[in-house]
Amino acid sequence: MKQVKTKTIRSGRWSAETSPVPLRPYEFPDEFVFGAATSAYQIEGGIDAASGRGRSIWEPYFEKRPGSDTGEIACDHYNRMPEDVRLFKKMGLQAYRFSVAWPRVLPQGVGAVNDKGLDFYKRLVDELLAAGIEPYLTGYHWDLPQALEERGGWNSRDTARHFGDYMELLARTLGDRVKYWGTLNEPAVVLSGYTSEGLAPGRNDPKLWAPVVHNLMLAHGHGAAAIRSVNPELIVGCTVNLVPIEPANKSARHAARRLWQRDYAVFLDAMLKGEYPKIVRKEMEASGLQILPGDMELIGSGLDYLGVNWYLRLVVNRLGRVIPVPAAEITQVGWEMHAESLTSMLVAMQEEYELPPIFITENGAAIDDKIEGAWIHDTVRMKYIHDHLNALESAIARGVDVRGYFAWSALDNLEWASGFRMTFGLVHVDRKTLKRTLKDSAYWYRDMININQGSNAA
Ligand code: IFM
Repeated sequence: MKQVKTKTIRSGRWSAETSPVPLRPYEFPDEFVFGAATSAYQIEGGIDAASGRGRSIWEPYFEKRPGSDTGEIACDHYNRMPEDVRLFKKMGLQAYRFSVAWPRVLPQGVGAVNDKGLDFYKRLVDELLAAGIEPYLTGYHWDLPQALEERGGWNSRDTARHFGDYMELLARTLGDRVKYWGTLNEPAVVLSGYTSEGLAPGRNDPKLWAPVVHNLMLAHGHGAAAIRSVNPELIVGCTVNLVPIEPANKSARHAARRLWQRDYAVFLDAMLKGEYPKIVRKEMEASGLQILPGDMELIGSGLDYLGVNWYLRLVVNRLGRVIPVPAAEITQVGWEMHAESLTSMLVAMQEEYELPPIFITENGAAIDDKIEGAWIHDTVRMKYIHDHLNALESAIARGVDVRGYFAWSALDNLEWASGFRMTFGLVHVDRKTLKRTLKDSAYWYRDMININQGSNAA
């Protein structure tokens, strides 16, 4: 495996004429949108007392790990939001996917509302709409209010109910201007914060697997129902991260299928079929989890779209162990870049489920950018995005209904416990001055959008 680095193949400003990665129209449906995504804790900062935001599970998590990068300032988006929206317009984004920080709006997770927090998101949505950028809102991107964690967090059914109330508040406040709603971001990763240590709250208790899966799915169900109760016209989905598990050979097929079922189909089946895969159901029963009458109907009540976050594939042996792929090209994070697997995964899902329209709600690469004065060269990222758009084009040609693509991420940001070292952004954020600089990939993305749909660029 080798980490692919951007070589400075040319100096100075990126230009369409000399672009190392082709710019071309893709065969996408007319309504296809191109956007970029972020999440609240990774970019906002603004967590001081003056903001009125309550504590999230990330504050205690980082307090126990002194010396870590944290979201205390992040990209200071909380204070620089209008400047950032101007930048998004300059990049020609047609859509912007962001998340609302639950503890900013409801500092205790329930009860008293922090008006300042709610007002921040009202202003964000207004700025986006004024810039001609469609907002795509996610309700939960991993920043649970600490007060709810202390009452059980996602190990408690009550958290799912509270999530419904929180989504109702958001829908009542923003539902007149935000059309596209997402409940959760990546339940599989939220779950890992309970069964292992790498993410908050870092409970590291494998026994929490079954209840947390089910409570997250219930939260999606309550959230979707709450949004629809405010306005049935709103478009409601949920975003899952999917990592195709590919067998190294025939004898690994069973293990690969099992892992996919337990880690990913668990959420797809629940939301798209209203049931858990058999092996998951067995594990849940063995754990003593109670699935109450009505739960699966609520969870499976229908998605207007499925959000898919896609970064890599994994290859496993017959024991289900991940094995290295010889000559694989990997990113800073060690993830293999293998866009063809995105096509095959989507086509396989199309055969297995009655799929709603799909949005790729995140896709991108963390790479070492080459900074050359005012210019930031990131050819690998540009190529990564181009390869994945090619992969989507192939999936669409094979009948998959894909409606949009959001690059991860709009800005370099806090990659959770890995800190600021991992850079995924189309826009560089200087860690000392917080100055934003468009990378080559941002210019390429802008021109690509322009060629494909007519740009929204300033
Ligand atoms: O940064 C994360 C994001 O918060 C969720 N999806 C994957 C990204 C890259 O790891």
